[in-house]
Amino acid sequence: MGRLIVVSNRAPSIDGSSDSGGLVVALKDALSKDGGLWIGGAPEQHENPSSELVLHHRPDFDVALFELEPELHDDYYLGYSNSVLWPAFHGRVDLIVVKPRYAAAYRQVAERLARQIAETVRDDDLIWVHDYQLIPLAHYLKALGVKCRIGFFLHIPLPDLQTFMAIPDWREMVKWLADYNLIGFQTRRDLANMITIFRHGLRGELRANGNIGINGREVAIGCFPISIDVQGFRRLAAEGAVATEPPPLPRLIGVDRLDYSKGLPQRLAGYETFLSKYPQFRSKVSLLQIAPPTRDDVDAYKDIRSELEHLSGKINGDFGTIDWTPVQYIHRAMPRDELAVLFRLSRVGLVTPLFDGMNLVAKEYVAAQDEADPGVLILSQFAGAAEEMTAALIINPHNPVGIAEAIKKALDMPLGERIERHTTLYAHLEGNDIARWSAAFLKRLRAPDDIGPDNVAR
Ligand code: GDG
Repeated sequence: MGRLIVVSNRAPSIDGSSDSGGLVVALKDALSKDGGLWIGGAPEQHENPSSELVLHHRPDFDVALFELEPELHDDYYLGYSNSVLWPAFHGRVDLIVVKPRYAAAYRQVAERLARQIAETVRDDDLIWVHDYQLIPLAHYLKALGVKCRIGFFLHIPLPDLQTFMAIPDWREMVKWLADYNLIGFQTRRDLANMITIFRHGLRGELRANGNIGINGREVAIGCFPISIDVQGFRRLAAEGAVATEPPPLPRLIGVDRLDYSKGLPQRLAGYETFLSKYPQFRSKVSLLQIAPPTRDDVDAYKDIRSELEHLSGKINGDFGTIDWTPVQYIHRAMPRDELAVLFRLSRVGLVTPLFDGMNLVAKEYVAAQDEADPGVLILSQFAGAAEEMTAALIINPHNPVGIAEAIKKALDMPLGERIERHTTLYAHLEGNDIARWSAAFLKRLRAPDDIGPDNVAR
């Protein structure tokens, strides 16, 4: 069998120092088997980038970095990826910034990367491309005569057809997607949108086996909900909690990259409504919001930052007392082990995105709980995780009253019901961890094109 080649916008560290959690853990085993290779963007940009992949050997697998000039990188990453595709795919077409040089950079990066990959790839290798930054890659690889099977996984949501058509190059985007052998999505919602988009954009036909027929060939599509290292995260939380004092008041916790898709202002509005409507809880709970910065060179991210600072300041000003601060807002990243403990010691986990591919925080919060005295997850109906985690308290993030009622219900919930909900959520997670996710995707990618999902054991 050939090698597994993973391709993503950001490469894992070359010394393994930042492997904890996430994709690296998921793919390590598969990569270390047959001389695997991870190709990803270098952490730094270069005025004179190498024209070849820069290879590093780790004990478990090889990492090959592709280097970009700072300007090209900004137009491709901050520009097209995060000022066109990210807002469009999250239903925020009002935030799209269209500049011809962004679209040109997006293609140029994919084309250049394809040339560098084509130098090393063999026909029996398997290529797994990750996420919206690299959608055109299969197209350029195939144009260069690369014959191996190429799969793509979309980590973010795929919007409905009308929203998708707001992307200026949407027709091209559909063609690029159709060049993959397998496209994986987080949810059935995204899968249904893909079918509609293929029908409309390329006259694709849904086959009985669940694949899409396009111009005489089949593109396999499937739903592969991503997960976490459930037991690893549980252990991290349980071990860390032993030496940690529980908070003085029952705590609500939110942890999100500071992104407009995560529904942070809506969360604070819900908390404010809760404090107004149920004054008996004032001075009796606190909300800890951790929101590390990302992409802060993009204007929309500066706006959400000041909005959040304003809202948390307002709640503290309106409700706070000398002895009580209703909202603690931290705009910095925390170490992963500390996060795990914070989750475990929080009575309520608040996950309220307006639109989210999956949302791993929802899964981490559940995995971190003490099963004898678990906290309650409040989860947006628009997070991909809501398709699986139906035993959470599901809310509409646009309705502050609904959030307020859910917070009240969570805080009042008797131990028996908390345990029941947690047991259901945890059992599902345990059976569907990140190792299972990657194994299912790779198994399907290795299967011949005309085998449908019903024939592939998950
Ligand atoms: C994309 C999709 C999809 C957050 N703050 C800190 C920190 N985090 C960690 C969380 C979690 C991860 O970052 C965030 O993952 P999410 O899934 O919540 O969201 P995105 O970053 O938007 O990820 C998403 C995901 O891809 C996977 O497919 O689920 O829908 O948008 O693990 O814990 N980690 C540390 N410090 C922090 O302050 N260490």
